[in-house]
Amino acid sequence: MLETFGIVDDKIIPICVMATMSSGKSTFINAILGEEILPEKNEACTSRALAVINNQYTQETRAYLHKKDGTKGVVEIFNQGIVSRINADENVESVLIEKNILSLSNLKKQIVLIDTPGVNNSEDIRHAKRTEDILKRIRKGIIIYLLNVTQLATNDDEILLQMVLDNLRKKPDVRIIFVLNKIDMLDEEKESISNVICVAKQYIKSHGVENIKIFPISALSAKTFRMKLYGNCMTKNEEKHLEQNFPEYYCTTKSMLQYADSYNQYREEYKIGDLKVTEYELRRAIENTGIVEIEKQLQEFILQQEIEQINLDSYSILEGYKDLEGVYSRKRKSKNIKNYEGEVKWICKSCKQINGEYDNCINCGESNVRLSLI
Ligand SMILES: Nc1nc2c(ncn2[C@@H]2O[C@H](COP(=O)(O)OP(=O)(O)O)[C@@H](O)[C@H]2O)c(=O)[nH]1
Ligand SMILES: [Mg+2]
Repeated sequence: MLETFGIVDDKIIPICVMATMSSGKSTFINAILGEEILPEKNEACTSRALAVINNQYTQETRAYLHKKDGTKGVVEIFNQGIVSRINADENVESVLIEKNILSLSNLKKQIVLIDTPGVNNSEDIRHAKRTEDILKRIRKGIIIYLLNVTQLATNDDEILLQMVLDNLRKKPDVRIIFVLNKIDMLDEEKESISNVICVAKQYIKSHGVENIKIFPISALSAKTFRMKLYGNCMTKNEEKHLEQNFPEYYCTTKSMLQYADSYNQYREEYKIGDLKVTEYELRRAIENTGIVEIEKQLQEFILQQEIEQINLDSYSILEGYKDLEGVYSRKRKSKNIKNYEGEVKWICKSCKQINGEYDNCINCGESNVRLSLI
């Protein structure tokens, strides 16, 4: 899929996150990004794989798009709904998101995180087909296989795990990392974390894999803690999760790390519910969610991958893409709807942003009115 954007496959390390539907793939990638970029939903959305490429020289997050009619463009991702809108747009053929991924910086190798569509065979066969296509094509890189602790070893998971392992059998250059997600949902009075890790290892072992390492994580906690650290807006539910879960991950044992520069980059104090915490304490809580260990394993595997170092700047993806004027662009602030594609029905009373659906304005949050009323 990256060739569409002028990116040569063998100069980039794909990191594919795979799991059955709703196991937390998108949340997990958002936890690495420290921002809610990829849409998180409880239901299957589309069969499109979304890719996020690292560019450490940019401050903005952008989506490069190719449309089915052959046109291409770029939009700035300035709020959480934009990728959902792009994803739901039937006219969009492929999407590549570009972001400075702070938690995986200084890698000296180019990576792309790929959020694969979840497999839920009874629901929609396209999802499984897309995932299998990716598996067939992958020759190097890393697969992060997420297991959902609340739905271990379901039928759908058996099918997906078998599909992944079958496809990787003759591909020694593709590494796999097993992650046990939603650990915060475990009722530890009924089942301990170590016990559930044992069960998960046994399950994977029964599919013929030896020497399994499993990384337990709460992707949702990691994501919300990082969003707090980076000062990103959260929904009420995310705030609630943060407040409820933070105390469990928060520890103030004596540590020299509290004096380390890397733990005190912003030198700010954070308010979480009634707690006031230092940057050091917030960073320690992020580590306790398990995300940092997975990133360390990722970095080790990335270093082992034999590819030359390249900069995104050398790619044509940064050229030839015009700001896209459409229903999901904030740059569009006129009443001229001539250039719009898709269904345009609503306009913001306040800033005149044209919006594609009936909800609040994607630019300023004010309410919309029907276009015909103006
Ligand atoms: N409690 C909890 N919920 C999670 C976690 N990870 C994801 N979720 C929730 O699970 C649902 C599905 O997540 P999503 O990332 O969309 O899953 P995907 O279909 O695999 O991409 C969302 O409501 C998430 O908030 C986690 O670690 N803990
Ligand atoms: Mg998803």
